[in-house]
Amino acid sequence: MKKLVSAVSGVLAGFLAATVFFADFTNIGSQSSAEDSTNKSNAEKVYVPFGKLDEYYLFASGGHSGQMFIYGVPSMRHIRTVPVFSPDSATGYGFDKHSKELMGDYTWGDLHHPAFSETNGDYDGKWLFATDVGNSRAAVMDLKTFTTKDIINVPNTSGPHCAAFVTENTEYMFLPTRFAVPIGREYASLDDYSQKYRGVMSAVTFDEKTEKLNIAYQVALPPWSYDLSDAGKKMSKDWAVMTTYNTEEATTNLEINASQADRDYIILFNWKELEKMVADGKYENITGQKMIFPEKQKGGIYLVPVAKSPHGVDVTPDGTRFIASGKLAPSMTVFSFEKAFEAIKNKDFAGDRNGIPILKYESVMEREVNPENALGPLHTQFDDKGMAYTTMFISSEIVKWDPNTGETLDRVPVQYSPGHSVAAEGDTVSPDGKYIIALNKIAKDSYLSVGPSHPESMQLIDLSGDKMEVIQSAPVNPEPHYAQMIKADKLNPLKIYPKEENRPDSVWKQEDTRIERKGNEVHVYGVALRSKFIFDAKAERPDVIEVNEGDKVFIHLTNIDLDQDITHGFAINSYNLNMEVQPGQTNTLEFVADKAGTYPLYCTNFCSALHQEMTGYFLVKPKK
Ligand code: CUK
Ligand code: CUA
Repeated sequence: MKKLVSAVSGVLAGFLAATVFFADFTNIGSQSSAEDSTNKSNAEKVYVPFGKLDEYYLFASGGHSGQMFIYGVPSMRHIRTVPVFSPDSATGYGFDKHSKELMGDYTWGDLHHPAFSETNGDYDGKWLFATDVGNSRAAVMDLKTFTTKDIINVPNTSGPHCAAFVTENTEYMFLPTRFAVPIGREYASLDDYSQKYRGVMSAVTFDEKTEKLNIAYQVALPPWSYDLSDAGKKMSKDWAVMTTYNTEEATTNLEINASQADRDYIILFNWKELEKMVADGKYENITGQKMIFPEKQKGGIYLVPVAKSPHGVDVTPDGTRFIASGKLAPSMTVFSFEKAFEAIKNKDFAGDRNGIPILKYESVMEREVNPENALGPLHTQFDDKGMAYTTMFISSEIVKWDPNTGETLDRVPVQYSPGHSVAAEGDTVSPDGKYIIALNKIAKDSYLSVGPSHPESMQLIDLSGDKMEVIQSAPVNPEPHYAQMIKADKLNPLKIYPKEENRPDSVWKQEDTRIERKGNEVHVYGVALRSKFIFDAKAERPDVIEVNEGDKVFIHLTNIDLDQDITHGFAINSYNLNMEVQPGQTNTLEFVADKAGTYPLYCTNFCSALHQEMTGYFLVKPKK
């Protein structure tokens, strides 16, 4: 134990001085990347000729851009940006009625960990979930249309960073929080932190039919920070694990004060048991949510001591082990689910904290793995043979090692400071091997300079040979905290929005277009087609909308060009309004015409040779 403490404080010093480490690694890094770029066989490995498509989709989280970035692998070509938690004028997201309602009053988000929906522990290619640390929300994206379908605000929580990871059949995604606050967020002095503040975990479900997210229940955890989680698999499928830091319950200067204790905890919980508690009414109603208080309702939640301030925790593909990464301790700790279950059965506890039993470290730990000079382990991914790949933030590398023996198998330097990495189908019960991508926080010298701040970098690593090899590098906007990589043939995106869908505001024939007035509400049922807008086919000027100042205006627009990739835009000049209608899609703008005057309207998406002619007028008659 003594030895661990001194090793840990040595690393802490190194972590705090991480910038000094960069300086050393810069030189080594740029040499090797120069060599890679001239290596022809690597170029061939990532070259996807015109007419051929990439083998994988990569969905990289956009961090505080609030967006999701879609790439192809192995080319590492950026294909699309999908707005989730922030407005996007390219698609009109945050302007049209549906997305405006989803966004509510928020105009930014901090999207951390994307997670695909799963069936039997395998990505099923249907949905992608993500959370917003910035404004405490969760979202779901539809992989048929690559659009955000639902966003929920998660009450009683502050910053669901420790998410989202789904259970084997997408029964739940769990959202534990990074920040502790008093439940309901009412004012409470920080002197009362330990008594009044809580970290809250939310169990969120998704209904495929209604396409809605829902909070099933919440758990009032101790006022600690929850960093990352993972769901169990196979033998551990009813369980999930999450890391904690600041179990010191420090309320200031966390850099130092949250790193005092020698140990923090992995929280191990059985969601089937929590589900049963809720079914049995063992919860309290708190601000409309079913809240479980572990100090009152015993069972289902346990603490496993771990070397201080762990960052990631990852369940092995076979579901037998969970691996915590040290962050401040230079080691990966391998724990056994089987041992944990045994200890729980025998009530082999070493006291409790906040009423939650603590399992003995020695009873659950299988081995501590300390690759020589590898510093700052953060997150672990797996290949098809069950081998582990851990990112080393401080020593800027990925270390491949064997969870069965702890043996280091290979190491590859990356530029620089990787946070997560993502392996092909990496979070499933059967990863593909083949590729892993380092998601690097620092891209220094990797690309043409764009000023003092650079993009993040993603480095594609080939796993097919004996040695890991960096074969491609691509810039990415802030900030891929995590990504998911899925076989491209698992996705089946729509070619056009189906006409037969029951959408009350759609108009499919030009002669059915109309403008209806109800009091001071004006409803426009219009169509967009190459190369005109028709709002009312019977009118003298079918492409003009005229309203009175102060009217509430609804513009329902259907793109009746049922032709793949023929998207139209709809913007009202100087009215701060824009939306997109994809082929076969109906979209609505809802706004108050509060500015009188003459406003041209036009199509924003270049759709035909006569795209420039695709215009009209929005006329607002002034009040007398
Ligand atoms: S965190 Cu570990 S590096 Cu948000 Cu998953 Cu970023
Ligand atoms: Cu329609 Cu440009």
